[in-house]
Amino acid sequence: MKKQYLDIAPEVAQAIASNRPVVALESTIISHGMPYPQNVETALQVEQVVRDNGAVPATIAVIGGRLKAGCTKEEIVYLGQKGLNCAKASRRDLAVLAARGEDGATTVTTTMIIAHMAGIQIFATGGIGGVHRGAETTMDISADLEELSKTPVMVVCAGAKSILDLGLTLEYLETHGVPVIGYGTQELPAFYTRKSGFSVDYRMDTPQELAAAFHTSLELGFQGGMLVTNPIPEAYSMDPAVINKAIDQAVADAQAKGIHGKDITPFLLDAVKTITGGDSLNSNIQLVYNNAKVAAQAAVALCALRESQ
Ligand code: PSU
Ligand code: MN
Repeated sequence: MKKQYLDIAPEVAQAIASNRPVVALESTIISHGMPYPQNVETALQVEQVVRDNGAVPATIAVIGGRLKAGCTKEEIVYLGQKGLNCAKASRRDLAVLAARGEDGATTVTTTMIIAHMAGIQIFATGGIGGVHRGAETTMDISADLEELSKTPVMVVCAGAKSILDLGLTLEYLETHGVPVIGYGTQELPAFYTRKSGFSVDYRMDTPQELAAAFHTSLELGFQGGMLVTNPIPEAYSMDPAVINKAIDQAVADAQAKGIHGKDITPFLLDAVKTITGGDSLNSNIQLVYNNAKVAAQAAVALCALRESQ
């Protein structure tokens, strides 16, 4: 890939050049995942959590057609205020936005693509896209899953929301060769809750284990990434009965309104937040911090492992 479209923030470039840890962060979570001003506060605080755990944050976005690996505070505020007026940029959108000089908020997919272009290997977010409920007729499968199979970035998330079909999401990842790791658990976390009833492929308990597995994947020449699922801290996890009812209602609303395509995930996130009276937003914010911490620790461990070889 040609790098003339890419702007790497100076602090990020220096860290990469000297084998110091960097963690990528996405921007759709800012523009489409949370309301203003909590989105901006969270985006800035999550960068601080990465720093507090020894790594350099690189918030990723497309601004004026430039692929940004590392946004300034002003750019984060800009994206947060632009909100839903910012294009949600998946793989299919990136070239058009860059050619037209437009803005785009990066999803897990495009954050992985730009992180990889910049040489960043670890990425923290809240939740990933997956196979939607009813995908057997709608064919709605997030591009995030495909990207995990072909771009070598470790993604730390809190599992997947049950707006998705979690069983089919795991099947898809298995078919495409993406290992799903539970951090401190053998059970796939379901974003707002620590349990889903589904098992992950491997349990790992330390940042060193995560780093070793990913390092080996890179050394084997694998093109794909790894998915680390980190359960929401107990104190912030939600009552499964409450959240599942809200999700079922949101899915029914979306169906009734005929929402589809790239609009469905933002619609469902917003509907869940409204139905739970904002409780889900606080949980969402806290799990992102928790993922940023684990990603930063894994990035530190990965750099240490490379240093020792
Ligand atoms: N799930 C969440 N929060 C999010 C997203 C998903 O809990 O913010 C965003 C991420 O950017 C993810 C994208 O990559 O939605 C997936 O969108 P789609 O389902 O259209 O692929
Ligand atoms: Mn989709």
